[in-house]
Amino acid sequence: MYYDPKTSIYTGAPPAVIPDGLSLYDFMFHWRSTPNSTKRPDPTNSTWLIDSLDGRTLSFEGAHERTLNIARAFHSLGVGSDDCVLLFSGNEVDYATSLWASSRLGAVTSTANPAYTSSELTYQLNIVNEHNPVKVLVVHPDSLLAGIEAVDKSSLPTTSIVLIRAPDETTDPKAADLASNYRTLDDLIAELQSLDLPPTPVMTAAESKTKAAFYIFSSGTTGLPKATCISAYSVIAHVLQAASHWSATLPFTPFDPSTQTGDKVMACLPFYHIYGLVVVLHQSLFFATPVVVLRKFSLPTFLGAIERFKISILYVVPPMVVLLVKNDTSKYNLDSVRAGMTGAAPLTEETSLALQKKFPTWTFGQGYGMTETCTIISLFAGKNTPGASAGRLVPSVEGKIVSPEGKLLPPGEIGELWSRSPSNALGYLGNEKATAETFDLDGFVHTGDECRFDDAGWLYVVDRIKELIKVKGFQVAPAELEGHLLEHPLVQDVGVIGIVDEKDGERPKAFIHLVASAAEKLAKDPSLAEELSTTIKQHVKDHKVHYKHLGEVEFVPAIPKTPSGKLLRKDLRALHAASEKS
Ligand code: 4UV
Repeated sequence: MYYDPKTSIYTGAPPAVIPDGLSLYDFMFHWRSTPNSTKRPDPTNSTWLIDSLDGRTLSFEGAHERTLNIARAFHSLGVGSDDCVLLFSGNEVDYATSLWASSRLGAVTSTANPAYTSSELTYQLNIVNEHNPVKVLVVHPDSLLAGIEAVDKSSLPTTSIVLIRAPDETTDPKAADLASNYRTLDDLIAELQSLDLPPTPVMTAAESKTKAAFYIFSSGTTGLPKATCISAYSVIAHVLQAASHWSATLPFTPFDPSTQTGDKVMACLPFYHIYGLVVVLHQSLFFATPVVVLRKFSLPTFLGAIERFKISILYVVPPMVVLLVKNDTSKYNLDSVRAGMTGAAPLTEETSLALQKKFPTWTFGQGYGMTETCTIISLFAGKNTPGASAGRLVPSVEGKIVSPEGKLLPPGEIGELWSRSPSNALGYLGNEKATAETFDLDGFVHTGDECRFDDAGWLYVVDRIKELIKVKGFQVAPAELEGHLLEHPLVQDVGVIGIVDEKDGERPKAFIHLVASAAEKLAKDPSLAEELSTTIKQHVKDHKVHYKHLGEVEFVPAIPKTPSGKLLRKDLRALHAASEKS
């Protein structure tokens, strides 16, 4: 890692050698290390995926066979190389095999939070479908109703709904009833034993770098959620870059089933988010490290799974660290844990130190990344993070700190971080304007994060300049909530910001300029504020996933704007600070 004062660019070193011309399927099942690449342990006979609930286990070979069977199922439903498979499910073993099956057919995979309401999923389906027909929606039984409604609303005549697994005793009886009308992946596989798969599409070097393998939704620095196009090369680059960092700082030990020794990773972070998808799933499997798939996170299931499966590596987000620190964990044997990583939102130094004090034998690092950079920009895996630093640039990532006027800043100074990496995404699907704003012509992603490097190259994420709100590490786009709130008959104008929340990191707060009639009523009777606030909050609850729900509502006579009509979020932040004080 070095800083070049001539260009003001920092570079993570040594450079990672990244193979091209591979799909993700090729990389996972057929690629082995080349002389110059990060060394991949031989995956033969390794344990890959373990379901934390029923203990179902897939080896490398088992995962490959299952992937080909699911590819047959998708092929029978018409999935080809210009189509999309949309995964609308929480973590399941077949989440991984479904996305590799999609890759085997040359299709693109899009991922959606299974808690989305039907209107949130419809929004995503419509954007993707405009470019690549969504031929299959792989859905969890718990999300089936929203999935059916969204497919109906999006008028996608050729979309087949397939259940990722059959309902079980945890499934709501109504959803289970509905599910009886749909086939599961297992049903399809049983019907299709003899179906021939088309040959594996040949991926040229150029295609592996320019064709999207994933559409992951992110609002980026501004506006509504957008489909971030991520190529197979981006994912492979990320895995090799991060693997190179881990190998040098805190090497993984491949798990040996015969002696039951080696590392095991906990997948409690969702695979539909870039962190869970790329870091937890693909990077762990690169190291032949079994991934224990936790279907739903709660502290007892998380701790219980660590004990039962003797997990050694944890990937978490800051609110999970807070839970670990603040709750009694003594009922569980957590001795197997040796290391962990937090990221996706800031971790306070206080929480970091409390974690080290409570679990002194754990080495706990921090990573920083974003969907648009797929994924890690900086990482600190080798030692306990001091809390404040988000690590150093990983191999082959370049970074520079830029002032609002576009001036390059030297070490120590704070500005926006621009990051260039072989893993960077291609841009936003069908949105040239937003792509040009975030992905510049020199290949740098403008992160929207205010950062600084110290003299030794440690990166500090100081603040967020972009609009984005992070609740439990999940993205909430203020523009999305503002658009939704404006549809309410009580709302004349609105501005949304993130406010600090001890448990979830942040939560959204809406400033509402009421329509004249409601504002008059409120002026006459201030006790109406609570009722109005509940109505506004309910409007969000009825249509949006839980982490987008409003924490607070404040009524204001006007929303502060520039003369050109641009919302002044910093003024809203000042208003919030003033209300906190009063
Ligand atoms: O696009 P996104 O939702 O992406 C992420 C990815 C986080 C990762 C990925 C791999 C890791 O190994 C890891 O540790 C973390 O969250 O949101 C991107 C924005 O989230 C904030 C920052 O504003 C990004 O632009 N963010 C992500 N990581 C950190 C963070 C961090 N360590 N500290 C502060 N903010």
